[in-house]
Amino acid sequence: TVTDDFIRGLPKAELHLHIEGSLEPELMFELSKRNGIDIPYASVEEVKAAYDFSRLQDFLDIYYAGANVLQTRADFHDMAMAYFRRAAADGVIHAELMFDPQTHTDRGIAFEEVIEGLLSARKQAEEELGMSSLLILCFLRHLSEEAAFETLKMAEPWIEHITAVGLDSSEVGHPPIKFAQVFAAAKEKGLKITAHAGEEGPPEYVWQALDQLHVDRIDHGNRALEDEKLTERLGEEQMTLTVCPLSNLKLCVIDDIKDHPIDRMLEAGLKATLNSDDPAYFGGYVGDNYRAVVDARGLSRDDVIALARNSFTGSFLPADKAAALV
Ligand code: ES4
Ligand code: ZN
Repeated sequence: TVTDDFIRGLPKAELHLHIEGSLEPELMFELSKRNGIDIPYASVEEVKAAYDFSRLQDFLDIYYAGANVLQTRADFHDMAMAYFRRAAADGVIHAELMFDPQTHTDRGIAFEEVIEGLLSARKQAEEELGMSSLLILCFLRHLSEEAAFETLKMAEPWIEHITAVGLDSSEVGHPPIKFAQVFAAAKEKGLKITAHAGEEGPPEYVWQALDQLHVDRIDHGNRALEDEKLTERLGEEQMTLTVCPLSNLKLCVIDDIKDHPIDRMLEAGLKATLNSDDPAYFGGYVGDNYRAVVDARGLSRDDVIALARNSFTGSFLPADKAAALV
């Protein structure tokens, strides 16, 4: 049996977490007051009632609107510290945070405010919680590759504090190949590469992430299972998949948590990890995601241990540091 204490007590890394998606309704209200930014909800309950999605785009519309309350570096700091504390309580000892600069710079917030807030929170988390972390700058795929290049340029003064680049937002209609050049430029700078692929998009987008973007990880990857050759390839390469069960449920990637493919991924020899994606919107942090698939799919203790081990070996930490945490 896999108890809550066992899940919590197992040291783990979180590899797929959008920091803007950790903004809880309570903090959203607090920041809305602090900054004098109106939000279209009267209460925390009303916000939570709005979190009822049929697809990725339903969620993204609400997620980008929620991010409007974020104005100053203190706001980004407070949001990230709330995440670090909550994740630490779940036994997360290392976290890789994705952030979406364009969501903020496009509404007039300086890149500096965003990143300095996140960097000060990282430092505080290390000091107070003993938690290590790193940053993944994501490009919004519904915008142009040119806009992604501008974002990469904006990040240049802080490039030593950024470990990787990612690709997120509306997947269908925005294939990885649209961003081949900017990812090549990022790789030139020594950045690691990840991309959301095969969440709503077809297996072809996962092939493109591998062959056109030369990714080090795939975020989600669920639909790769529809393609036998692709599944084989991911297994051979031991490509890390950052899987997010409660996200899959809330965004109707699966109809029922009982249908979640996590155990089929492990059985197929895929290197899967468990993550929370946007915990404030999807009903749980990383521990809740472990709990959900353990219950729904009957995962064993050994499965849970394998998933936690994958979270370290699949991290963007230097191999010696990752090995020390396993
Ligand atoms: C996201 Cl779940 C998901 N998929 C794509 N883009 C995103 N941004 C934040 N969460
Ligand atoms: Zn995601």
